Amino acid sequence: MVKEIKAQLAADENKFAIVVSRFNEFITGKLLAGAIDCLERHGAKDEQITIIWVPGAIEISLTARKLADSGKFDALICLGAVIRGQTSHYDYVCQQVSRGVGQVNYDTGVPAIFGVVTCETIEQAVERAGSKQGNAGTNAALSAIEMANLLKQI
Ligand code: INI
Repeated sequence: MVKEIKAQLAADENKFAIVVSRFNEFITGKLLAGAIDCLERHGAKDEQITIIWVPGAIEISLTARKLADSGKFDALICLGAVIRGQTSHYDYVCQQVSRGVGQVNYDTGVPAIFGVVTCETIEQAVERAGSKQGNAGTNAALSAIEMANLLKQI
């Protein structure tokens, strides 16, 4: 018989850390609210959730790495908003944060979910922070719950 593994979406037995950047806080605050709401609606209590604010998206990876190394968390939710400006800075920030968060997963075995919106315009970011395109923070939290439960079954 084929063995199939599907994780439950119950959040009542895991510890979550949310790393959220202050840069573009008018967007990241909405992502954070979406993530907390999602965790709570899936059964997480306040004491299971730790929120860590960092200056910008670039600082997310190092912080996530330290949290993963602490062994205190079953999943990390990384939230940020990178919005293109008039220079190439955006590209460097996107590159660093996407690579860095990915690396945390592979190096530590702790799922670090990429909930960073990378947008060409402010409108695109707003659409992903609780309007037309949903809430990237909510989606990230849902993935965190699934991955925390899934990895325990493998
Ligand atoms: N940080 C962001 O989170 N989003 C951005 O859009 C952004 N842009 O475009 O500059 C940004 N820059 C700051 C960066 O993440 C670091 O905090 C800063 O470079 C200090 O290391």
